[in-house]
Amino acid sequence: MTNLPLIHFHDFHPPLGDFRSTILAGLRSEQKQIAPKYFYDPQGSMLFDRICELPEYYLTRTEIALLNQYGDQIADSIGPDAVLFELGSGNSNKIRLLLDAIRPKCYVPMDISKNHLFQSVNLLAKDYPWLEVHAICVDYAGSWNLPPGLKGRNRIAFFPGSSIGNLTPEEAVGLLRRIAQFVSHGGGLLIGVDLIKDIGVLEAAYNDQQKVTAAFNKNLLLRLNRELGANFQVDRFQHRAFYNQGFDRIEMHLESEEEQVVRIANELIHFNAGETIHTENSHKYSIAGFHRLALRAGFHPVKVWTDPEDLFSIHYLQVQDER
Ligand code: AVI
Repeated sequence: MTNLPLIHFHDFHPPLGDFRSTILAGLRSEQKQIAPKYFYDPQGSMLFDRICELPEYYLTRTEIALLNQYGDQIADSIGPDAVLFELGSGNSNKIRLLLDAIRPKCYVPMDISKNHLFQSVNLLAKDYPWLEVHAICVDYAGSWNLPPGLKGRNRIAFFPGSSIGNLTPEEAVGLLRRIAQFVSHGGGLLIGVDLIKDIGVLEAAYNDQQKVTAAFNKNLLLRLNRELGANFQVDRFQHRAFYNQGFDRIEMHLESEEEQVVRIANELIHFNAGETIHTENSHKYSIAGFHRLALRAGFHPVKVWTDPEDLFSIHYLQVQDER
């Protein structure tokens, strides 16, 4: 742990062995798959930042507009002196919109991408010298414990960007339950959730004209080449993203253009022509559907903010106080 004035870094990054064995297990299964958390190496994180600026990717700008418009109401709901956790903090840009209004006691960004986290936190600390920051490099979807010394009373989790949609509903309930446990009674969750909408709008958001999303998806294969010595020929795979109405989700895949064999960490993986690696789900919810999920996890809906076109929602949920 390195201490700088008011910034504390805690590194719980999983070891490389976990990465190799998880990737190989996913590629050996009948429907080949790679978990979306592996998108976010330094290159992938940069590509994701570019996705957030794309004209088709309405999620980020709509959520930012809501945070700007309703920042004061959000701060009122959260209350003063919060210990504010952010799951998947990335470049920490969204929290900047709330910090002056919320004035938390302490900010705890959590992200799996170490370099991205360190850079963003250093920039943030320069702009908010009054803020105590505990940055944690961790896979928040795995099992984790809070570092000691963060036992503030008013614990609030911030989980923007509809990253909850990258989990299946069952996994989402599991994660929400864990968040409810660590914010504990009286604690809250401010969470961004993408809404079910016109399929054309959804599919365009994941098939942008500049092909940044395709590059983001294919970067997974380049990452396996870089880090596991794999020999993927990336131009022999196609980016596929489509809405699966039965599951209310966008699915992303990498489709093999032809029959081929790829070597990964000394193992040979066979691909049929047209066979895919399933790389991401991005579930979409109705307001009522998301409330049902939150209630199953022990959260009670307090407030929800949406834009005039009902593209995106921000929910404030609370774990009911023990009386
Ligand atoms: C991070 N997550 C919410 C994004 C999404 O929309 O599911 C990841 C992404 N995948 C493709 N474009 C953006």
